[in-house]
Amino acid sequence: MPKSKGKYRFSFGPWNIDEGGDPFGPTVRTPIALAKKIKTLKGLGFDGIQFHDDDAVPDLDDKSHAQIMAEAKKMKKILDSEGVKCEFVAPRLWFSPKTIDGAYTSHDPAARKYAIERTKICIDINNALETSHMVVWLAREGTYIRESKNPVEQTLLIRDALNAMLDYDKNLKILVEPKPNEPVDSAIISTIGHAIALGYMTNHPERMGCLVETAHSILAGLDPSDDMGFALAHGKLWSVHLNDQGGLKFDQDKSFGSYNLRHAFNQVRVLEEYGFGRNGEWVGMDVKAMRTQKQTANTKHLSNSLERFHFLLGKAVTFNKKLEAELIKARDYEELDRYTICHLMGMKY
Ligand code: XUL
Ligand code: MN
Repeated sequence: MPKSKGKYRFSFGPWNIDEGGDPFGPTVRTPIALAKKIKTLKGLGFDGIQFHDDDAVPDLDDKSHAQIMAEAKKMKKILDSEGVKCEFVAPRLWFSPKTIDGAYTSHDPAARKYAIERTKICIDINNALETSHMVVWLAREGTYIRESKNPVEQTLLIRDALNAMLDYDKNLKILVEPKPNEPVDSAIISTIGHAIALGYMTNHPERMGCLVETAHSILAGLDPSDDMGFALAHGKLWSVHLNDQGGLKFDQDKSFGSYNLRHAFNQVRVLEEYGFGRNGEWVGMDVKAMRTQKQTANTKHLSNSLERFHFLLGKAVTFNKKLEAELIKARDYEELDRYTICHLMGMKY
């Protein structure tokens, strides 16, 4: 098999081994301690962990800065002892009663101040865990009804917040993870185009990148591999959250390739064609186990996602490029479609 151009290492977050609760019913699996999740990670084929700030340091709003830093350093030791790297720390700005009406874009100046202060703590945790990458998912920066916020002001408030973060730490790199809806009805930074444009509005576009998540692209009605390609063309695809999504529903975070194998193939293919990971980018699996899954099989979604990634990588590197070029030249896309399907399904061609 031809050698792959990409350099892949994989990560997930503690929220990706969950208890199966949903808005309509309680949890169905018992919680797994974070230490155990970290221990499990390598055995599942992963090398890195992603954190929200309060995954790394629980209840941080009630702790002093010194206490937060001491706990973050302790977490670094735990990761080191397991040989696990931290990919990023993301501020969890959607949980506090202070951010009900948004964080950086709240109408309440006290809420906006809280959001910035909390993000600075998140940056400090990033540094303690020796990562310079902070992911920002702008969960509550949007509206439930259009009239409640001014979209121009919202955009500028987010830009100002990003500038404050970039000024706070000169080595910080920010990856904006867009999502069009959920929890809000309409997010202001809804697609990868918005995320990249936002970066260019800041004082340090060179430290602004983005993260494409499969499900979020699908929720925006877009093709995730095209979103990845658009970000790659800008040199801004600094991480991905692979998963799957059955159309315009709630954010499902299904196992990678679970719904649409061809979509999944094209995501792996575009990453592979552009040597993803060569600059240290990680492949994150932001996947969730089905609620029906029993306690004893609560990590299959992670290993299954990884297995499919590797299988589809094999399909990407063995895709007949010469034939592809010939069929494109002949504008015989029906035949290219047939070849692609035959290749993916292992049919004789
Ligand atoms: C939300 C989502 C988050 C981010 C990190 O849909 O994907 O878990 O990945 O905050
Ligand atoms: Mn995600």
